[in-house]
Amino acid sequence: MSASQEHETEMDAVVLGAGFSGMYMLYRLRELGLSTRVYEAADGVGGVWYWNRYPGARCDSESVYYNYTFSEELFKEWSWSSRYPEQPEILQYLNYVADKFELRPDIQFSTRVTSAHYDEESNRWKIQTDTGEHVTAKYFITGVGCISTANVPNIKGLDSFEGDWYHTGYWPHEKVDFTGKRVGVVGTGSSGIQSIPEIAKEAAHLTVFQRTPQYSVPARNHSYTTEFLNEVNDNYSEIRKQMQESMAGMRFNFGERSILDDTPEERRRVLQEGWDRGGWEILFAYNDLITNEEGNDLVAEFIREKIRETVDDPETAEKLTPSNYYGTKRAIVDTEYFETYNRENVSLVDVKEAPIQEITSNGIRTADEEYELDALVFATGFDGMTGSLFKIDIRGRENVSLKEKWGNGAKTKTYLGLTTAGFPNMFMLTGPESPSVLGNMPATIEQHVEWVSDCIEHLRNSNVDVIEADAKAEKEWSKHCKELADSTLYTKTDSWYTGANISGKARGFPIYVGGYGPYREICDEVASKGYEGFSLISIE
Ligand code: NA7
Repeated sequence: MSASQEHETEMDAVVLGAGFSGMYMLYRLRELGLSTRVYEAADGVGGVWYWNRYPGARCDSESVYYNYTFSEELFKEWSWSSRYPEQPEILQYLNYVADKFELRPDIQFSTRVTSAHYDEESNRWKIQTDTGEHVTAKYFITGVGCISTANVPNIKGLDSFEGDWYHTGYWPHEKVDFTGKRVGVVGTGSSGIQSIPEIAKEAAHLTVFQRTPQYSVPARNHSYTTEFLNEVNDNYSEIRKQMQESMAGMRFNFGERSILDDTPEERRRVLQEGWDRGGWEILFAYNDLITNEEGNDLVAEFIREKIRETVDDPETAEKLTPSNYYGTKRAIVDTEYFETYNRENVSLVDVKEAPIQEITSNGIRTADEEYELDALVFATGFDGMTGSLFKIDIRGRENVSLKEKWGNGAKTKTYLGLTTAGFPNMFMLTGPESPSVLGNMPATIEQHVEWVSDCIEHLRNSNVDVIEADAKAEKEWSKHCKELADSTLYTKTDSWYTGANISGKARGFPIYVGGYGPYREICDEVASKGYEGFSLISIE
């Protein structure tokens, strides 16, 4: 026995990540009486809400649904200030949850799991951390998030830049003061679109480097009234049920008709009302925006008109106007994003037209000119869906790694997005091929956590030692996911959903697009049929 093995700690379960998913998983496993340890790389809870502290960071699912619903007491005792609260308030909520349920003693902070190997002989996962710890666990559960591995583009010369640079997903804890500075922001996804208006208010000059223009609709954020919050609390059970049955884990659903069924006047009225109410209203107004090219373009054109109306300078407006589908890249809601380009201290550079060639000591040089900058912000997104799983050396039976099995992301193969054949007793919360990022994350997380903990309870009550997805069930699930995705416009769009944002990453579409409510029913049916599609093995 080696020295390291001598110090192996034995747990029933190891969970990765102390965000929404890891925290609730811990809560449920403890309720079952399992010894559980959560490993978290940060020094606090919160997951993406711990790291994404950039100016203007806020959620874009409405706060009263963007929270846990499993505890009625918790749901009712927490009051959100507004429809889309800022990051500090969400982090405060998650800290409140950690305190309320006394989760911290079972979370090991500032520790990153580097590898997890399934040992066939002992039927245990052997897990190692970057602090040199060795732990074994019967159940290995990942709650690493779908968009938590930052993508800093590999641009020549970054090391030579003499100013400070930041990535929105790893923002410093102390306030970054841009007052009087010439700031460059690279990227115009959700993080860029949320931070640009805030940085513009402070900077002497802000230059936005845009590769692809994005559709965005106004958030229309507003404070919540006591009456509204009371109404939400009074309808707790009904709201939880509505969320569970809905397509995206929200209180509302897609409209019931096709956009093509409406007359042009009716359509304009619906879209204008959606625009005025803000948030996801337009995206959910009809039932076929993501599948119907002609209908999608009608909405896209409506938003394009709004951009042209809002932005004073026609040339800038044109650069900001997208030509691709609406909603097939992650849809964005904003606060005064397009208006920001009417400020005198803001300019826009189209880096598709004049690509970034290098970062110099003074700033960014494109094919056209050099832009002098004192600070640089990369709002360049994440290696989504698989990036955080691939950072860990996860190996199943016969020492096969997850990355190898999944062909570097192009060939994700899962059963229900929760498990993958050859990796026994491993569960992925909001894993590839589950609805995850196409729904309201806390809702999709609750469903996964509850399914996994019910499953583990069943295994223990039935004296089952191993659960493993059957290759056939996995093949059918992945095929089903692919067929559904291919029937939409999602797969016809370059986005972080498909992996197109990461150079060299193999393309796929690892998300179940059939909707959260229907997905929940499928998972429940699998369980009710004695975990159909899984092998359940008892070891004498
Ligand atoms: P996103 O949505 O992936 O946006 C990243 C942006 O950065 C996007 O505009 C990219 O352009 C741009 N980008 C990426 N790499 C480069 C390079 N090398 N040069 C120029 N521009 C680049 O990430 P976010 O952080 O905004 O949002 C991620 C999710 O967090 C969001 O969807 C919500 O779910 C919350 P592209 O469009 O790829 O041409």
